[in-house]
Amino acid sequence: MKSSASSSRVSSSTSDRFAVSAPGLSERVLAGDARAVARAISLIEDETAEGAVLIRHIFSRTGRAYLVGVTGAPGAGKSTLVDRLTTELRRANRSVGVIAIDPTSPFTGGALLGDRVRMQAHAGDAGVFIRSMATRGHLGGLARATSDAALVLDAAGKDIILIETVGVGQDEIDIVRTADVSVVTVVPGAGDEVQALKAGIMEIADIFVVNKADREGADRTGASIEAMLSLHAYGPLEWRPPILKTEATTGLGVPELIDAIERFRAHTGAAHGTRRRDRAEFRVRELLAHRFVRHVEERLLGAGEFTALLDRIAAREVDPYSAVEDIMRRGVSGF
Ligand SMILES: Nc1nc2c(ncn2[C@@H]2O[C@H](COP(=O)(O)OP(=O)(O)OP(=O)(O)O)[C@@H](O)[C@H]2O)c(=O)[nH]1
Ligand SMILES: [Mg+2]
Repeated sequence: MKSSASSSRVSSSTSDRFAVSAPGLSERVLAGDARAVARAISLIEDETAEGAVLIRHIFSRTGRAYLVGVTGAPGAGKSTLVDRLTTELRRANRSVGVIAIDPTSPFTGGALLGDRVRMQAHAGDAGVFIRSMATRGHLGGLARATSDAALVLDAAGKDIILIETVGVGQDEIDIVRTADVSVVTVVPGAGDEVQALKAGIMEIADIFVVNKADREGADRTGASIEAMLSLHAYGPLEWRPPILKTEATTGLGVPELIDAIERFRAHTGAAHGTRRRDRAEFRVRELLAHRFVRHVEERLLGAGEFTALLDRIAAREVDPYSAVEDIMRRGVSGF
């Protein structure tokens, strides 16, 4: 797919508007202007052409920030922990960006409310930028939107970017996987949960945190994670995920968590390039697939053809393989 094909989709009015606003916007993002950052993330979240162009403008100026993914079950205390980490990092004079992936609650308005509550603690601190992103409305593009939002914060000069996700879906796993370090949060008494986590999240954990350590059973939960880790033979130079205990509500154990993150960062120094390359691969593959499908839907197929095709597959008139093969033949030369 030629880039001209995708840019020609942008209506002239959009590109005109962009010609005026976006170069200014990227400059303002690079200057660390909070309102420009907020605007830029909205453009990305809405999957606008301006958002994509903005990323093009700022990309060469990114790569300096360190991305920390914090995941775990609903209610594990991730937001409280992220808030404490923010406070602690600010104390050490590090600027912080927070991206919280909130499942949108139909009752509270989800992301927005979460933002407001979170903002209060750091209100007026220019060294902190907090943004929630709703999971609603992103058809598998949440990881993409999150990575791009992180790029904006990176370009805006934030040293550390904390990304909170509820560790339930593939999207969230993808997000954590693209962070520089993944912190997995569990709570005491979560024996079954530890078992369940094993399947996906456990494998991507670089650091384990048993939060709510003030509760009964924290040691037992730590021991069950330890038992699970002991099934794996770690090489002498291989990172073995440490298991830390925290009490996010009081901040107990949070400095130790920051130490562990720093140790991981130092440990992966050489491997950091590999990790970023993996992230680049994930992003390029994901973006290519997304763009290609959009290209097929918007340009290759006639109006209503995609839906009609789905109906035919459902009615067993055609099989999915033949349908895709047919589209590929029409859309990719040499296929
Ligand atoms: N006792 C105790 N409660 C805690 C601790 N950390 C967080 N909590 C409480 O647990 C509840 C959930 O905390 P959140 O920080 O919102 O948890 P979360 O993981 O972000 O929740 P979701 O984003 O909804 O998945 C709140 O009432 C917190 O005050 C802790 O260390 N000890
Ligand atoms: Mg939360």
